[in-house]
Amino acid sequence: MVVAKKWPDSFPGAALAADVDLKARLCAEAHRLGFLRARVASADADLDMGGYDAFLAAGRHADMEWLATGRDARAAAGRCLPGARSVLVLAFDYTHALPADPGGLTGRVASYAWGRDYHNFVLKRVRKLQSWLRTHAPEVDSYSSVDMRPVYERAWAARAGLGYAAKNTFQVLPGESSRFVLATLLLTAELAADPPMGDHCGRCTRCLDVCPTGAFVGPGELDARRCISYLTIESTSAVPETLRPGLGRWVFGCDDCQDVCPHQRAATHDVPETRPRHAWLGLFELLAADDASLRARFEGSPIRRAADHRLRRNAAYVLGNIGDVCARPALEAAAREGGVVGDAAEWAIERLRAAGRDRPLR
Ligand code: B12
Ligand code: SF4
Ligand code: SF4
Repeated sequence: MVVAKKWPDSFPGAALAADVDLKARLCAEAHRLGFLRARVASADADLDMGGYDAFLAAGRHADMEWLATGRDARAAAGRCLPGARSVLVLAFDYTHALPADPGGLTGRVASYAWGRDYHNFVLKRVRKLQSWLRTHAPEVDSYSSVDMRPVYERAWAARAGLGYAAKNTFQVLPGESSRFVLATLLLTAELAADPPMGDHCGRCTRCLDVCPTGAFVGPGELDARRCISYLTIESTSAVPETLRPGLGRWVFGCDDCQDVCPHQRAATHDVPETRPRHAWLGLFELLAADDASLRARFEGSPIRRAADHRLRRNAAYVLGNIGDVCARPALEAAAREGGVVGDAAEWAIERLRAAGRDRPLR
């Protein structure tokens, strides 16, 4: 005969077990603050850095040396927060429909940068979560990051099963989205960990096939040196000539490998900070602007990061790709200033010439 075992409501080990109640209350507070999803990873074991080390060894981080110097800090949560036991991983949705193409001589901006700078408005919400913690669990220390500290956000998200590590390298919520930014809160409390999620790409290869500059070395492996996002935002140098046509109309970042992904749905929220302000940019205005006016125009936007010769360089490449003869006088003026912008303008003029579009149409 089997005797049903009776467990007491509380038992001696209860205080040491993962704090399920704190986790539930913390996640509820995160949702109240507008986060789309919250999941927990255990910080007890270091992250598997095999893929990361291979990325660095192959030089795929381009000149983003901070990815190499911050490598050890990223591997272990305890490097940033001594005594870290858990990582709360948060997703903030920025999905919006692409505003209508104004046509003409305009360039496209990646969707994460249409609204306000997420480093600010998402961090503000994470800080509110920290202040909630100080009130409700003052014994717990925390350390926050929204893409600005040496925290390997996507690897923690994968361990926490927030989404799955997809072939386009994004954390993807199956059937929902990859258009969310990640935030992390390292915690000294032990919270119950969530299980990782299985693969949802299957045999699909759309993202790998669509990349206009061939930046994917393989599924889930990206060479930043060929990625339009790196080339138009991070890199301060000239874009290698063979990759310039691949920019198409992308003047800041790129969304091609997300746009083709079947795991996208329409927007389900309307957070004021994510509302589109800068989805398309007039290329003449960019090319003719100086650094100070560009900085002022894009204050508070992620575009501010490249609000200097980078945006003007990108505008010249895109004008070359559009191939409209009307751009010639503006490109000639830019070519005279030399440097990276001048070089980009000369290339664009040459594109017009090669296409037989260097004379006004009659
Ligand atoms: C450096 C960086 C970049 C670089 C390099 C990008 C890259 N893919 O590595 C550049 C400048 C190119 C870049 C571009 C963009 N980025 Co970025 N970037 C980062 C940053 C700071 C570090 C990423 C990193 O460590 N890369 C190194 C490599 C080794 O890591 P990884 O690709 O994550 O590797 C994992 C997977 O690929 C997977 N994997 C490895 N092998 C395989 C094999 C298979 C089969 C599979 C399925 C998976 C898999 O395992 C690895 C470990 O989990 C993070 C923020 C952070 N602090 O972590 C943001 C971050 C990754 N970027 C982000 C965004 C939004 C972008 C852009 C969309 C912006 C844009 N539209 O222009 C683009 C997208 C380009 C792209 N396809 O990734 C978001 C992504 C959110 C999400 N849902 O995943 C992050 C998390 C920032 C944030 N806090 O929200 N970025
Ligand atoms: S963001 Fe654009 S360039 Fe970069 S990997 Fe994706 S499709 Fe390629
Ligand atoms: S496009 Fe296809 S292969 Fe690429 S991430 Fe989406 S489901 Fe995976």
